[in-house]
Amino acid sequence: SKPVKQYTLVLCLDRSSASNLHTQPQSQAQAHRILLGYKKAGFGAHKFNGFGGKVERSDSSVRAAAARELHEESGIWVPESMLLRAGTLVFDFEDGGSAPPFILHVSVFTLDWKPEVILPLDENASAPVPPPFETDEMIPQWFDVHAIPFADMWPDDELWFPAMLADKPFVGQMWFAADQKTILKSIVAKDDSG
Ligand code: 6U4
Ligand code: NA
Ligand code: NA
Repeated sequence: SKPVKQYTLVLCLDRSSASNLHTQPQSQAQAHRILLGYKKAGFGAHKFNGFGGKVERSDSSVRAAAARELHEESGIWVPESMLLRAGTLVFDFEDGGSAPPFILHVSVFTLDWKPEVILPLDENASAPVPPPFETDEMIPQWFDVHAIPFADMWPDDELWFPAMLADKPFVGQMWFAADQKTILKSIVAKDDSG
């Protein structure tokens, strides 16, 4: 059977808005903006996605790996405890072409965006603009949650973004054709582990 590689993916959600603040506590408010990054090169190049990557041997945990990748790709540096577990996705590609010859196990996290949660790393302090900013890998861009550019994203995102945006824990598995575009089969379910 194919090996499995662990990956992370972080979506930053902005729940602050004048209307939200007056009606409900911010922690329960629906996000109105989401931060995505335009991937400049490598796997998933020229698509918008959250920030993330492979879990490395040197990462103390999957959450620490997620915080590291978020920082490397967007400049955003936050305490890892601020990354909230949102869901788990498993991607399996048909053999052939340049599709990965392993199964991707992706731990998805959300981060409630507040400029003040960014840690004042020296690296950030000397940055010409506050994070998020363009890095070697990604060009960050905010989107209204009603204008998410699904046509320029991985095709599975449409299937699980609704659960993620509604703060409903989810698990999903997608089987891709070797073209890395066609979803042959998919399952998305509510995560009932409590
Ligand atoms: P290197 O090559 O070491 O720089 P690394 O940054 O570690 O790579 P990368 O960028 O290849 O890893 O990680 C892929 C990213 O894309 C992870 O955040 C997971 C995410 N991803 C992969 N398949 C996806 C899919 N079908 N839908 C999705 N995100 C996916 O939404
Ligand atoms: Na990456
Ligand atoms: Na990496």
